[in-house]
Amino acid sequence: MSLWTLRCRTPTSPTWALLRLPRLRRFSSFAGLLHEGKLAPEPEFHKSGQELPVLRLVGEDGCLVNGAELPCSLDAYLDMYKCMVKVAVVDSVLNSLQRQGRISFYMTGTGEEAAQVGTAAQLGRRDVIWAQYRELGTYLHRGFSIQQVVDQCLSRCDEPGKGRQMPVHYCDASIGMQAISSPLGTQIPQAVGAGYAFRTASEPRIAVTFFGEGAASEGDCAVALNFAATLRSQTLFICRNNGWAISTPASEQYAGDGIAARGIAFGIPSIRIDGNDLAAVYLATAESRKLCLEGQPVLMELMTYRRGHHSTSDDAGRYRDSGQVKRMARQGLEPISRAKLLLKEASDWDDEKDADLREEYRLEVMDALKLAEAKPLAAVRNMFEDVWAKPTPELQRQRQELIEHIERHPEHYAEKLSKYKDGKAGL
Ligand SMILES: Cc1ncc(C[n+]2csc(CCOP(=O)(O)OP(=O)(O)O)c2C)c(N)n1
Ligand SMILES: [Mg+2]
Repeated sequence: MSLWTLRCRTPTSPTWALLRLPRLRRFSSFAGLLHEGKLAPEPEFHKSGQELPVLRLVGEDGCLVNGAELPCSLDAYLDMYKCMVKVAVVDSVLNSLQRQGRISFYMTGTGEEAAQVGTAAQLGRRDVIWAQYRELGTYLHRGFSIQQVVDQCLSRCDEPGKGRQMPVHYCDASIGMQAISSPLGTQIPQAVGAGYAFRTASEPRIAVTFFGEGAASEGDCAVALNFAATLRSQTLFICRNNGWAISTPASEQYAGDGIAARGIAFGIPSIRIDGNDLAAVYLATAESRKLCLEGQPVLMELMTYRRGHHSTSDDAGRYRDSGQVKRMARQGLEPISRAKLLLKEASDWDDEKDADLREEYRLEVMDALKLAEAKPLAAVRNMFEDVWAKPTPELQRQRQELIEHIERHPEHYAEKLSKYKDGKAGL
């Protein structure tokens, strides 16, 4: 029965006003809208909403912008700076090791160090992080050691992933770092599930997920945002918008206003930040985490730039103008030099101390490398273990097949196997 029929039948009844009310508001009350619904007499199409500001506290000259304050002490800022330098040094040494054929693969985070470290510095020890793969600084800041980095990249026996993943796919549950997983976007809904569990159990901690603007095109990302928004997961979404997804520029990745706009569309408080400004990243993470702990998701979009190749399997020179890379590397725009400018201006930090620090880290990587190279590779049996509580018959069959194959061809395997932990017995 329509409301109009009701009105015709009962025009004078005392219930009329009540019955009429919905009809009068028919065009301004729509189930499923946040607002009443402004009425328009003509078709209107909207493509973008209001322009989102980009949070920046320190300018390219290394000085605080008008009205901004440093959100931490200079000592804390220096500590974060040192961690950023550590990332850069580890990246530089391991990248060249790959070029020498001593590791199979590597990915640098050059240009994105503030996005990795400024965020990690504001997360709680019990917060759990699902990273993508370009977040070495987050690991290092949480206590992952250079030795662990090198052991993992060389698949050595005592790295927590037991040599089963490609280099840079780190994990360490003891510091709240979930294993990196190559298929893009899978980490995002996982963090939403955990954030939901934290809220329903009233736990004062959050789940954090990092992802690139390219991974944000995966269906998993949209699904995760909606789940988080509707279930109020205590999840912090951190998108590193570095302009590129291998050879796809952000301009071809999406047609909307970046990733923050999507958070808003899903009803998630969202903020855009200069991801090369350590102080801004640090402040935004602190505020975002506070909001999250109130029982809701938050999205941060860090505007940064991938200065290196996508990985050692990539040659960015084939699809990217070197002029662009040079412009994005200029002093004060990229994160390490900007933080250094501030430190030199505001403290007694100088080039000599800087060079000493870099050398200290370089030696640490070289020592770790020596140690790692002396360790055996992870045992071969690890390939078959840990996925199931009990190995499936198929896995058992495959393992047996491998054993028999190796026994049939000792000339090819005897020497190789001696490099793996427990040698042949490690099968
Ligand atoms: C589901 C899936 N599709 C494609 C790939 C191949 N792939 C690996 S990294 C990458 C680019 C991701 O770019 P982005 O998320 O922006 O991260 P960035 O590399 O810029 O840090 C692609 C397409 C993959 N690993 N998984
Ligand atoms: Mg990207």
